[in-house]
Amino acid sequence: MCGTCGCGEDNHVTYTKPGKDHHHHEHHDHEHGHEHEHEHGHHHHSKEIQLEMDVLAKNNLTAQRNRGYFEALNIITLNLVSSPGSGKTSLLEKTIRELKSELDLYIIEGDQQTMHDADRINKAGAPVIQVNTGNGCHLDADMVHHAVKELNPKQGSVLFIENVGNLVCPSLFDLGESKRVVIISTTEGEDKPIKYPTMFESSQLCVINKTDLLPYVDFDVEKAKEYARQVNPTLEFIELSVTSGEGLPNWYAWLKKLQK
Ligand SMILES: Nc1nc2c(ncn2[C@@H]2O[C@H](COP(=O)(O)OP(=O)(O)OP(=O)(O)O)[C@@H](O)[C@H]2O)c(=O)[nH]1
Ligand SMILES: [Mg+2]
Repeated sequence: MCGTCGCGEDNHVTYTKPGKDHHHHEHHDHEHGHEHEHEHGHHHHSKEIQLEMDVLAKNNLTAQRNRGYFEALNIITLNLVSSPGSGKTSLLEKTIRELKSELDLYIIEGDQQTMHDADRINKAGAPVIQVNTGNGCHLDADMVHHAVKELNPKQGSVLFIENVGNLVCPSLFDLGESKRVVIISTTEGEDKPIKYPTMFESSQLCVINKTDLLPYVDFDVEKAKEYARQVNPTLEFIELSVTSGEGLPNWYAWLKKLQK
């Protein structure tokens, strides 16, 4: 068991580019190599906490290596986190179509299974690598390290990392990103920031997506922001709808500002 979140052991992570039938397989047991500690039902609470600290400390070291690499190449890296279906891939598809002539965009897609999101990104026209985490419920810094080696993003580019849809575990794992962007959509309920505070606490920008649905759903935007500010007073907000295009210019402006 993963010491932080209870995700699977003996995990098998794959890295695949669209159109490749050959899967580059990678045994990903470096942070799950501690499962024997839990054998025979010896669950000592303090031991679990120690393991959790080891896993996160190791991740933080790799994240800092990633960060140094990105900084040296002047690559802006954004870690997109949210619950499943908030519109991460939709926002990326739209962003690629509208900004690819101005910015060099690269994408790492994280999902437990399937090439669906990478195929969508590939069609939109950006280099992408799909990381399938198997049982894993989050990306970690080592997966990003491997994916970046394959993707080889150019100096001065923008790298988006779409994390596995999950409001809990990804919040604990620094990937070496420049900024973390949490996306919440108007169908999810405005109390998500106080139910899952770590995700909102550790992010710098909160995108509120699917504003086109506001007439049909019981979602109070101001209340959502108020809850989010309770856990993170400096969080920025951008309200938008990928479907209608409303608010997208604010998102593009925010992105371009990061490049300066
Ligand atoms: N009405 C409306 N629907 C949207 C909007 N943005 C995305 N969707 C829809 O929401 C659904 C999920 O969108 P995705 O982009 O796949 O969401 P995701 O966050 O990438 O999902 P996972 O990768 O599974 O976590 C799709 O049916 C989209 O068409 C929006 O602004 N308004
Ligand atoms: Mg997606």
